[in-house]
Amino acid sequence: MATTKNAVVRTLIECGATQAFTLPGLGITWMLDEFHAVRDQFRVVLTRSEQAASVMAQVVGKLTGKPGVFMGQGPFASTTGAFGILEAQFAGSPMVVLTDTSCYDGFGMYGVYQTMTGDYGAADVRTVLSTMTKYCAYATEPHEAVYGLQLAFKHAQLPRMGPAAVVMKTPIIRREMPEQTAESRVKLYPSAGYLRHHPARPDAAAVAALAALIQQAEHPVFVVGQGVQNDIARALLATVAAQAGVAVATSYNGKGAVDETSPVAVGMLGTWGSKSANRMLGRADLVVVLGASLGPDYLRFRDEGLINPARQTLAQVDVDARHAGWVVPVDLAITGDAADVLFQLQALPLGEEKKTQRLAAIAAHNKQHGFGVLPATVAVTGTMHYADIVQVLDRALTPQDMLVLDAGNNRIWVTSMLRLRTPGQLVVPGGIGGMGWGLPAAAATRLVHPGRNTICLIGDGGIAMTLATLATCVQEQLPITVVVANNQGLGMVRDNMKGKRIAVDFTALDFATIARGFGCEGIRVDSPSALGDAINVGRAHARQGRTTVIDVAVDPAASHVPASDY
Ligand SMILES: Cc1ncc(C[n+]2csc(CCOP(=O)(O)OP(=O)(O)O)c2C)c(N)n1
Ligand SMILES: [Mg+2]
Repeated sequence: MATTKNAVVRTLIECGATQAFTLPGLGITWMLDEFHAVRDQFRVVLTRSEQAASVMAQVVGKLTGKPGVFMGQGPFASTTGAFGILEAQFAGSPMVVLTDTSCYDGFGMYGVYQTMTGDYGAADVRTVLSTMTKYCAYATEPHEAVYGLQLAFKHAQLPRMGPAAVVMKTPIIRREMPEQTAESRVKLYPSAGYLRHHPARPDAAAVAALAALIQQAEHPVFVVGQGVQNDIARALLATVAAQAGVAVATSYNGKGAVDETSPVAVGMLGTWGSKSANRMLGRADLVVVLGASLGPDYLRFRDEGLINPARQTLAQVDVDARHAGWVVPVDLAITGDAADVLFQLQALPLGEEKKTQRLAAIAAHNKQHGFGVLPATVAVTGTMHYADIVQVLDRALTPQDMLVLDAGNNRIWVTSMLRLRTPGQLVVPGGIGGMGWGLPAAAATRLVHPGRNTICLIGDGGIAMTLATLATCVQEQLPITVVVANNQGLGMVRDNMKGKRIAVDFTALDFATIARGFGCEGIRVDSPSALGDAINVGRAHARQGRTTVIDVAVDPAASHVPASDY
């Protein structure tokens, strides 16, 4: 007779999962023999912490559009592992979390250590996870674990995507599943029927109205966000924008959805974005928002110089009807996938006769505001400036590379100053933006794209947080190249302090030597040409299955990119 754990593993496979990321404990440990039995068709990736496991699952979801699976023991999955779950929640990445109440064999009420049942003397894993997931099932019977998992996959994938969890009361995991008979009051069905989905298509009349607005506009601007970050939508965006000469500005999550050197690109919006993007949005007579929230974080906290419903016509396309007209009131709201709307738009007149003059205006504007022009910087001898790293990446990146960022000044320099040529190449933490995300995110990126080269840029603060991921890269054969911007401190925080510096400076760490201890290659560089060479060496190592850490001496005095006005 089947047990719950056997049925749960079968259901994971039925729901389309081919891998899960974990650091096991109690209830998950009890399940491992079932994973062993299916090891030929299901990969269990062993990480060094629940934090790394949750980030890897989130990034698999982010890059594939299918839920990444994270498994861990209750008290740790919901705390250490909350990092990747929160990122999934904010960034809209499909993810399924499988965990337990850690109450041993029914001792939840006795105040046993680790217990997460919500009983007296215990914490409550279901309550914790409910605050950061779209859906959280609590299975106290074997069949509920199966059905809860089916629903978790369903919720994780439906718009807007995000994390869903299944908490199993630990004793049920090893219990036998009651036989399904004609008399059974609870029936389990195959998973497929719960997961079928044909998305509602955007209303054709509304899209025609949008096309008419674009046709009439002199200076239309597309504001592009996370909703356009998939291969189909990115390709359609390039076609439609080029067809009618519509400027493309992006949010942080939308960065790199379009070739940023193409004639329609004006850059990323916001305080840490490009003046060209901010100014172009400010002068737009029509703003078409595609899969972007219009969050205050990239509109300079509702700076009316950028967007102003009183003087601009606003149209917003979003998969979730609640999100169009959420932050800023709009004239036209279309519920639907950005890709579907773009697909319909390309067959409609969008003012093609104005294309030449629109493109000329964008070119003049980008020139005027120095789009892609790095400010002059200096670094003390034996160190580099962040601007040097941007310049090296600009020359080194090929269409075969994926670029994964972390947090801090190093990221801000790249997102605001590096013009990406290959759409979809950039992978960023756009949810909570936590330090340390980059390293496990890069390992997961390599797993999703084994044929591409993965480069991770991360600060010395960020890498120290999830350093053990290097061991996972070696063990799980996920070779990446890590560029550490080592300025011996929390550069971004340091910048915000004036004279009285406290709690921002780190003692020096040599990440090249540390990397060798993990079985990786380690290189120290202090000049742009050496960094360029090291990235090429890293690429060659990766082809041979080896991970490389390049420790870059960054001038501790180098500060963040000058904030952009509008
Ligand atoms: C986990 C986490 N804690 C705190 C922060 C707030 N924070 C944002 S950037 C930053 C400094 C990052 O330092 P480092 O990784 O060395 O990058 P640098 O700014 O020096 O380039 C901090 C503390 C954060 N984003 N994530
Ligand atoms: Mg630093």
